Amino acid sequence: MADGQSTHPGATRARVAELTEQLAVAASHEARSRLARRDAAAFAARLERSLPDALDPLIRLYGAEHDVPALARRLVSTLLDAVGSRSDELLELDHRREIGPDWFLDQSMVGYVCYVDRFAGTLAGVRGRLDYLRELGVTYLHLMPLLASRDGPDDGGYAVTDYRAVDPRLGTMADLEELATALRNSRISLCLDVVVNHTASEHAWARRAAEGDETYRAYYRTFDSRALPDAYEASLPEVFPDTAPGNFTYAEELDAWVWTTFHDYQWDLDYSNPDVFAAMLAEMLHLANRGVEVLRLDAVPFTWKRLGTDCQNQPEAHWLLQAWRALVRIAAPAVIFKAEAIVPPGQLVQYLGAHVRQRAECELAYHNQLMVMGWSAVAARDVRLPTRALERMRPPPPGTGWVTYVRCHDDIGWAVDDADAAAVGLDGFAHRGFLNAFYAGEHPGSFARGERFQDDPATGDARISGTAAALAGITQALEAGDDTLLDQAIRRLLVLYAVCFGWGGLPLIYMGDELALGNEQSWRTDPAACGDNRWLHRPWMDWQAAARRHDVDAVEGRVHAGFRHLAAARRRTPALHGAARTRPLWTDDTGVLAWRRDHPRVGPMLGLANVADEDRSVDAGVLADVSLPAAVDALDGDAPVDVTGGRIPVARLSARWLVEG
Ligand code: OTU
Repeated sequence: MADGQSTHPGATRARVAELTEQLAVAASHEARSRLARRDAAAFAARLERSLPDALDPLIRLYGAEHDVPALARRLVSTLLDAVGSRSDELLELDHRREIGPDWFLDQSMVGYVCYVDRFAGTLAGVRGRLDYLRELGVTYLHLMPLLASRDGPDDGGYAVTDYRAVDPRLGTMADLEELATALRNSRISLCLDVVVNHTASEHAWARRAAEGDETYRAYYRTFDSRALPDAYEASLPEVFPDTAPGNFTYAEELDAWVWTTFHDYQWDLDYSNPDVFAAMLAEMLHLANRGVEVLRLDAVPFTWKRLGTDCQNQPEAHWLLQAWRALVRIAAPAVIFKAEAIVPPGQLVQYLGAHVRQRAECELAYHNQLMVMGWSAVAARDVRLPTRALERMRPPPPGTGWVTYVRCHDDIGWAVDDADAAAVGLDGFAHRGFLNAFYAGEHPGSFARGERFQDDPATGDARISGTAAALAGITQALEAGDDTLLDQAIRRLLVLYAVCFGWGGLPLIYMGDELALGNEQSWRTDPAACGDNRWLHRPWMDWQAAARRHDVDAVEGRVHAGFRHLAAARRRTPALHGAARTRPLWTDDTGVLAWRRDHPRVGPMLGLANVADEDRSVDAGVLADVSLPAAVDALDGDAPVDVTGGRIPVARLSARWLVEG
């Protein structure tokens, strides 16, 4: 394995420059013979601009053992093929995005996340629901895994058998392209998963490996004996200790142990083999050319393994992303990357390229810490831990941003840093235990109806499953038939989403949250799902409930109105453009989360969110600190702020977005 540290940086720079020059001349000839004049010129310009950003990490990754110039020639030819078959509409989109590269940071952006079958049956069905999405203000649609996946358990589609085919139950590749076009015409950007860490054991690469093809056997990490697996296991955690213990599986067809971080049918790819890097690049470009604008790169922390470590967040995992980023930019510059890296807060911003020296990596990353801290705040009715944890996080580098979210298809793992907890007088382990008990509904006074996921009594670790409505108390209030509790619970769900929409970054609505859908139970008898209670929070869309979304007396109507209000207020609030920097603030009320946003052009914003069940207020001195002498509330129709007795009131379980009047 190449050890990047031993490569002399000056030598690398010289090699990068020399190689770029060689390749650029050849590629620009080739481009001119294959592409329209302007497209060829653009390709050549991008190649010159971005190829060095790919070669640098590729030399570090592969330079010690492989022929990097030969690899680079192959990669450039893949890029030429891709740009040569890119449609005129997508070439136009490339142009538009190069003019406005920060499009995904705009305050008008609102994301929606759903399963195709659960939302609308098929891809054609989704096309029939665009009005529903437009009404919510959606500009970004993440369709959960929809590519061909294995029969039987498939980890919700994350066990892909063919990256170039759609799951036949949902439609065809042609349907996907048609949907992408329809979305683009509605100014909605399509986001799809690229599962880069592993394939299904039924993928053609894996089948050929099983048939004895050495080229494909080298795509995976296989071991003839337990010696190395045992050595790795000594420092490896388990992602699914209940349902998929261990990180290696004996595969009879290989007569070997194969690395399986997740389930036994998900074989980890071996990225120390440059063929695998090149193959996955081709799959990414294929999807890009179908009209996908955002690639959600699944499980990226796991792509590189190093003995004696937890095999996550290795420097090489970042170099892989940097190289893919630079190459995809050459052939499909409209496409951006979203990192799915659910990692400790100190490791996250690196996936946006924040290293000792900044590197283009992913444009977006899930703000897992904000999500966890939101749920911590409403359970504890206390914002000290969130304030502490969030103020310690480094900001995203310019041109990148967070996706913010309240719920997703996965469980909630309590990423509470022990040092952050200690700093506010909490014990990290005990607080994580409190959150598990609270959201599993075991804690006295809990309003939540979640369940423990991967409960591990040996370590005391667990995570939580359940829909946002179930976790926020709406299910409990409906069961109890208690209007006061219901009012509180609806406010609680909306205050979490007001933080998500108002923090900065691209907010995601997880399908069903806008209608307060409760936990799903049908999975318990489904052989492909049972044992995995994450299906609890992957409900089927309830279109009858959706039909009540304008009924101001119905729960659905109250919640849906809240979401429409947040999206509309966000669109009107330039201070929420993602280029502004977010910093949490300490206030004199432990129930009110406060954050300031400083935008270089449009001025500041002060966010306030009261997570307590009663009205609270904060010292109005904060307005002067943030330079908002004449603040108005963007969440309250731009009404001037009602300072009374030197305090800014914040009603129970509600939020305010204060901006310049
Ligand atoms: C992802 O999650 C997906 O979101 C899951 O639905 C999949 O099961 C999994 O990958 C395998 O494809 O560990 O508990 O840091 O946290 O990749 C979920 C990233 C997971 C991991 C994440 C993974």
